[in-house]
Amino acid sequence: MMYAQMVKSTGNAVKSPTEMTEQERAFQARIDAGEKIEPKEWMPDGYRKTLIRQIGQHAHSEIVGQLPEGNWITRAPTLERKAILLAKVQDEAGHGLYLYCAAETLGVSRDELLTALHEGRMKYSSIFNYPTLTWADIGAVGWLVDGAAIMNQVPLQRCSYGPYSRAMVRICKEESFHQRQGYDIMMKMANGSDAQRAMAQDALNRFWYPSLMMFGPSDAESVHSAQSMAWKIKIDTNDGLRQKFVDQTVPQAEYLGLTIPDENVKYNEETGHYDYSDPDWSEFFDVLRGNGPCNKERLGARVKAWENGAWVRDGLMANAAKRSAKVAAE
Ligand code: BYC
Repeated sequence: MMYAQMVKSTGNAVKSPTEMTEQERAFQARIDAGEKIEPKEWMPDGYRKTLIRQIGQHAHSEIVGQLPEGNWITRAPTLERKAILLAKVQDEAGHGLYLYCAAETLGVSRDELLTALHEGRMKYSSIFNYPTLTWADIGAVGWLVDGAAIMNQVPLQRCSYGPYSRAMVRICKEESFHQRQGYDIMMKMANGSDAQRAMAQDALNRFWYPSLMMFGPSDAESVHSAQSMAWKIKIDTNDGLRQKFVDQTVPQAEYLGLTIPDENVKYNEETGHYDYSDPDWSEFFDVLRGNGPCNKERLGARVKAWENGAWVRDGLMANAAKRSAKVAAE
C-alpha cells in the first residue's frame, strides 16, 4: 500500500477565446455571466476533472480531518467540551457526505474516490498530517484550521458549479460554529494558569505555519489557479486568501495575549495588511509527498476503517439485491 499522495500536478495554461471551440466559448460566456452550471449540462472535460479533483480532495479532507480531533473525544476535559467536540467531529462526517454527493453528480462514484485516496492517487489537506498533542491543540485546530477553512470556503459558495456551491452554504455555517468553539477553548487556556497559557502558546507555535500552508502553494507555484479562476471553480488566489487569514488572525492572537511565532508579523501602514513570513515550502511539498509526521497513521486509519466496514456494505448490497428481486417477482 502507498501512503504518499504522489499525484503529479497537471495544471494547464488557460485557453484564449480563439483557441476554444464554439461550445467552450458558449460555456465560458455562461460562467462569465455568473450562471450556475448544473450536473446534466454540457461542460468541458477539464472543468469536470478539476471539479472532481477539488471536491474529492475536499471531501477526503473532511473525513481525514476527523482523526486528529477524534483523538481527543475520550480525553476532553469536561462533559460539555466532550459533547461539543463530538458534535463537531460528526459535522465533519456530514461535510464529507455532502461533498462526496456533489462529486458523484459529476459521474464519479464514492467507491472510486475512496479507492484513489487509499491508493495514494488523491490528496487531502496537508494540515491533517500534523498531530494533536495536547488539549490546547483542539483549540488551535478550531481557531486556526477551521478559520483557514472558512476563509477559503466562504467565497466557494459563489463557485460556478451548482451542487458544490450549495454544499458550501451549509458547510460554512457549521464551520463558523467550529471556529467559535476553538477560539473559546483558546480563551479559556490563554486566561488560565501559567501552564495552560504555555500550552495555548505551544499549540499556536505548532499550528501557525501548517495553517498558512492550507491555502496551497504561492500564486507563482499554483498550477491550477489561473484555469480554475477563469472557470470560477476558485474565486480567490492562494496568496490572497492567506493574506486575509493573517489579517484576521493576528488581532485575534493579540486579544488572547498570545504571540504569533513569526517576528516579521507587523502591520504595514502602506499596504493596509500585516506583513508575515512565508511557511517553509519545502516542508509543505514534503508533507504532500507523504513524509509528514502523521501521513502513514492517517491513511492507515482510513484504509482500516474501510476494510472493517466491508461487511456492512456487503450486507446492505445483499439486502438491496433481495429487495429488488422480490419487487421484480411481484
Ligand atoms: N494540502 O495549483 P494549486 C477542512 C495541492 S480542510 C494538500 O494551488 P488548487 C476541514 C493541489 O491539490 C480544507 N494538497 O491547487 C477543516 C495541487 O495538487 P494536484 C479542505 C494541496 O486546487 C477542519 C497542488 O498542490 N478544503 O475543510 O488550485 C476539519 C498545486 O496547488 C494543498 C478544501 O479542500 C494542501 N493544503 O488550490 C475538517 C477547499 N494545497 O491536485 C476539515 C477546496 C494545494 O494537482 N480546495 N495542494 O495533485 C481548494 O480551494 C483548492 O483545491 C486549494 C488548492 C486552495 C486547496
